[in-house]
Amino acid sequence: MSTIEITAEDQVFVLTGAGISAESGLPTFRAADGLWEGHRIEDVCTPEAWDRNAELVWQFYSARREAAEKAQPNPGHLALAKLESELGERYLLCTQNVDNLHEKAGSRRLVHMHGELFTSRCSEECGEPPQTDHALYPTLANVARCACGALLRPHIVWFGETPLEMDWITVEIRRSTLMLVVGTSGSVYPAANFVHWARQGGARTVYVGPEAPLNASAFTHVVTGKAGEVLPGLLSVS
Ligand code: BJW
Repeated sequence: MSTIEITAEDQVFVLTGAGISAESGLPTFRAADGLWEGHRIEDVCTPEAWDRNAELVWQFYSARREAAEKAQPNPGHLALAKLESELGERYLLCTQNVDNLHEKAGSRRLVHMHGELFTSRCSEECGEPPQTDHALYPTLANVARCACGALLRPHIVWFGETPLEMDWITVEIRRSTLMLVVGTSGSVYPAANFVHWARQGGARTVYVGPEAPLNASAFTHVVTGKAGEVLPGLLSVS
């Protein structure tokens, strides 16, 4: 495997997906047929699912909180945190993941475009800010309430909702000269389009994962392998 040179002129945008946390023991979405205890991911990750069965949705996110709380960052997360420490403001990490393993690894220039597992917010969008929440909610009776009295919901971007910080993300992609994408199937938009936006601006685009993503043809380099094995030796900053 050859290394990718990062020069003093490069502006680096990194996009990660569920694959980067796989070696930390957190399952990806489209593994195991995209099912969670027999439910399709689409049936627990939509506003309609919340309206239909908020208890089931909280059980899903409580199980995810429990698993993420125990998980530790792997060499892939650590390699990206090291890259940030070398590049500073010439680096931004955008993750589709809602776990906090990038933070545990030391990443700080980080945006969670699909929200965060350990944050909850008002289900009625009353204007109260999102709040840190590590609680597990096995039944609806346990679920904390917003100051306005409404149920709290996970601070997660579900299908049909608008991803977070899109203006910032768009600006950073436009000025990037190198996009590194790790462990995402390229099946969920708008994230699956980021590589096209970067290519339109002339950036080099590198994918790392054990199999080619759906949008593989837009990458200038596809490096086949697990993030934790490939990333520590992939990039060299000159
Ligand atoms: C490894 C590995 C190892 C394994 N190392 N790699 C029709 C056409 C086009 C678009 C649409 C459409 N119909 C609807 C849409 C839009 C919709 C969409 O994309 N739907 C698709 C199903 C088609 N998108 C939305 O609704 C989004 N909102 C939106 O578009 O708003 C409009 C708007 C856009 C822009 C500006 C303003 C407005 C919202 C999407 C929300 C996604 N939410 C979820 C769940 C919530 C978060 C959570 O609970 O965690 O986010 S879905 C789920 O998929 C989750 C993930 O973040 C996301 C992506 O999954 P990811 O990360 O790619 O995981 P996998 O499992 O698919 O892939 C894992 C990869 O890892 C694999 O490739 C493995 O090979 C690899 N891997 N081991 C490295 N060791």
